Amino acid sequence: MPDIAAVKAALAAQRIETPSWGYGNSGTRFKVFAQPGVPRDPYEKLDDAAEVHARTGVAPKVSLHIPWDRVDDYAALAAHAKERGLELGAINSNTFQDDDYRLGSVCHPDPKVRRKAVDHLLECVDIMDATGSTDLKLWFADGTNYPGQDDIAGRQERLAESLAEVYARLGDDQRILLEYKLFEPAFYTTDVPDWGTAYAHCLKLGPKAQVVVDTGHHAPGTNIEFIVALLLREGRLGGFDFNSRFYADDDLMAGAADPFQLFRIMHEVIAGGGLDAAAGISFMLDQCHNVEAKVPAVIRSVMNVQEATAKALLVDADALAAARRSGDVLAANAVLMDAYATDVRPLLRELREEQGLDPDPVAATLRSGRLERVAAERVGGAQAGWGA
Ligand code: AOS
Ligand code: ZN
Ligand code: ZN
Repeated sequence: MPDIAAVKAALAAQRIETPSWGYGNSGTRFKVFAQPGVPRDPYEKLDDAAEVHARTGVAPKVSLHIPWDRVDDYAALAAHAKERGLELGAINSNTFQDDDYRLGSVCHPDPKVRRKAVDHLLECVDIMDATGSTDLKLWFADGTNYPGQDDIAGRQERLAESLAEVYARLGDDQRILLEYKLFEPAFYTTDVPDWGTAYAHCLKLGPKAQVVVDTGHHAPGTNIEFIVALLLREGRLGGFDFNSRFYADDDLMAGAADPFQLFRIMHEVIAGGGLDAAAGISFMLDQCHNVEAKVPAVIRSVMNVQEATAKALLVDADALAAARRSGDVLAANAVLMDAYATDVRPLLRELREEQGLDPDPVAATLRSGRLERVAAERVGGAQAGWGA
């Protein structure tokens, strides 16, 4: 049986990175619902992230998005983070919101537009230098809507050239995390639609390019944990954008739609040694909170990732190996299901108490009156960027 002290130590050491855009107003293309007290600038987004970290103890890193989090002085922003016990995480680029990008960015047929897109990516690396961030997270909205619209292979060539220029600019401790997404906003072809395309580009680029798995970016029924196991084995799993989906890229709270899938993913991560900090896997959230209170929702999501991780850590590896060796399919499956069926909430409550935290982080933030206080202080909060 797994050693509970070791399970607790692994849970205490896990780091979950929260997204700056999860703290701002967001919505769908139909409506952005403004909430009272949302941050007015990137500094206040960090203040909200600090509350999540203070309550959970495992969320010290915050992903930024450029230009949504553009500031004059990134070193000052990093210092603000540090004062609050945080550090700045992945820098997310944006090559999808300008009119110039109607036909794509790094895959655009016009070299002038490609130049603009690559310059933005290089600017993101400059920002990483200033903030101390090590990860450049790239998601491209590039694709086409109609057969014949553009040359599919030609677009891959342009993508490869653009990525190579950015890769060459990376410092020794910096890496590219390349994200894939099945479709949207393009509906016929997407230039990085799946893990295989992302992996092929990363392989060509070199060891500082890895794939990031956004759990919302697959066709229904895709076995995401298989992708995770394969990329991990190849040393090309850079991290996750955790969120939940019911239909497409829904960006709902991680672990809300399919906690069993999250458990299966974490089981493969642990089996492949990916929970060790040395593996360099980033456990990021990529979500928006359109109708629910944002800080409590981020806390809930962090807790959901912790619960899936705890259950996966409770898998009896010896019993599983024995069942597999003897070809006992039912016993092997039962080992996994037993771990999944375990109520790990008491264990996590105990761990938090040992760390001097409130055992119930959501109740603690609600009880603190912080939501009401920031609502009174912050007037005219900013939109996250999505739905803008
Ligand atoms: C878009 O669908 C991707 O999930 C991106 O990872 C992400 O939402 C974006 O980079 C936010 O800045
Ligand atoms: Zn994502
Ligand atoms: Zn997405």
